[in-house]
Amino acid sequence: MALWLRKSLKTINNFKSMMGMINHSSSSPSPSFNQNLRNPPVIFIDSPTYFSSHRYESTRAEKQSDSVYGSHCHAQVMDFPGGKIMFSPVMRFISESTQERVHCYQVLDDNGNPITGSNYVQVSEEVALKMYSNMVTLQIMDTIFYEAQRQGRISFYATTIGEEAINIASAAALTIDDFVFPQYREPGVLLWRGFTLQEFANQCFSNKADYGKGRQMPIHYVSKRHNYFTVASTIATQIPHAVGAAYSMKMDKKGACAVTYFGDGGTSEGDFHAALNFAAVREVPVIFICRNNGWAISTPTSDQFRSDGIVVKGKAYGVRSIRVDGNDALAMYSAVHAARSMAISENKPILIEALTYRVGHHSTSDDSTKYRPIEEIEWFKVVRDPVTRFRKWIENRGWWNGKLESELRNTVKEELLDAIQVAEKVEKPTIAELFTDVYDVSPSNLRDQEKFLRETIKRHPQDYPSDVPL
Ligand SMILES: Cc1ncc(C[n+]2csc(CCOP(=O)(O)OP(=O)(O)O)c2C)c(N)n1
Ligand SMILES: [Mg+2]
Repeated sequence: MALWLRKSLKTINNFKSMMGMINHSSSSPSPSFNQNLRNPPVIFIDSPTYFSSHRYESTRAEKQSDSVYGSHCHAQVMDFPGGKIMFSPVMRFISESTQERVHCYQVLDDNGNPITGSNYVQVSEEVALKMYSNMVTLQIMDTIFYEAQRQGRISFYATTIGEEAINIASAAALTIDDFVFPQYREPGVLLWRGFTLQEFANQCFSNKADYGKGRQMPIHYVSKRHNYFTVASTIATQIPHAVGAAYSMKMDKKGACAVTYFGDGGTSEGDFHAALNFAAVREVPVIFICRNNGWAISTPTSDQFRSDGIVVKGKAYGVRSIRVDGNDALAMYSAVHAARSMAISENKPILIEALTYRVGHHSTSDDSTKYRPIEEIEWFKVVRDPVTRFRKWIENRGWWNGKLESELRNTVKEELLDAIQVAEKVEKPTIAELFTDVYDVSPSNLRDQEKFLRETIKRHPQDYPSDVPL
């Protein structure tokens, strides 16, 4: 025993030396230690708490499994910024992977049957039917706007096919007071909040009624009325914005949270990492919803990261996290509901990794059959479709039937075709609008650019759309 202790102490000292934490003249804490947080002194458990002003208790930390270290855990403990750390005589690197991947929370199986033992938040018939109707509306919007782009009536479009449950179920679990910072594949959140089909059409047709005054490409929606910030297709820039907003909501005691959506590709940007870290350190009420749909345009996730997806990155930053079946509307609803409650009541960021699949092409500028097998797309479309799964659940409960289905589809289709016809006829914003709303007084370089643009249009009228008023 004595030998073991001596050996252990030697190992600890070697370790401390390696870490630059030891004053070789003494192994006990002494004022000669470098007392900054980079090189903190080593203090043992029975010594007075040295870092009281810098330490925090981790709330609800799960009991650490000691299986990694087995019985080799040393009795001695170091009080280090962030909490106590046990010493171990065993030099063991943390493995880059685990045998078992983080489990995925699911409520409904692929056939829409609740899984035995699943715990979930109850959804009323009214909410369930609104959720389903909105998912169908999204599908119809995707079909019709996509065709409109193919016909050359709008310049661009990106579908949400396969990701309807993430859009709608998450929106249903939030309240209108929660600020939304979207990427671009989440129009369903806006739909849920009451953005009308006419408003969607006005934006896609870049007309005068578009809140962005026609300056953006289609699908870059914004609505101040619905606390929905402008769609950011500059990947991941919205993530730190959400954290900043959540910080201000915390300071103003708003009792609401910020919610940001992004794809797996968004997590390959530095902004994602900075945002998670800031959110954890500042303890702000923000929900990060990552749609892991397998692809960032043509880049598969295997070329983006080797971690167990995105969920494990939450733990690395001290952010509570969960992996959810993103094609299961009930699981998504329940997870976001619980996340919102924790985020607001505890002022905590929460990360949700929603597993899904981008069934459509990345956008109308892409042909995904060039880089992925058609069978893969078909499998997700047929077997894992989130809309069909939810439909089966509401049908089994006697809340839905074929007649209601065809009525809904016909009504939405008609309404959307009308909205498109109206939007197409509304005037475009004038050229002058391109240069407004940024500066109170327009600077000379911007005035020069406007002059240059007007002269160019006069010289080459055939190259400019005739329906944009000068
Ligand atoms: C900063 C930045 N880099 C690159 C791009 C080009 N780009 C547009 S979408 C995209 C892929 C994003 O993938 P993901 O975040 O997984 O979203 P998904 O399209 O799968 O929903 C890329 C790289 C961009 N818009 N912004
Ligand atoms: Mg993606």
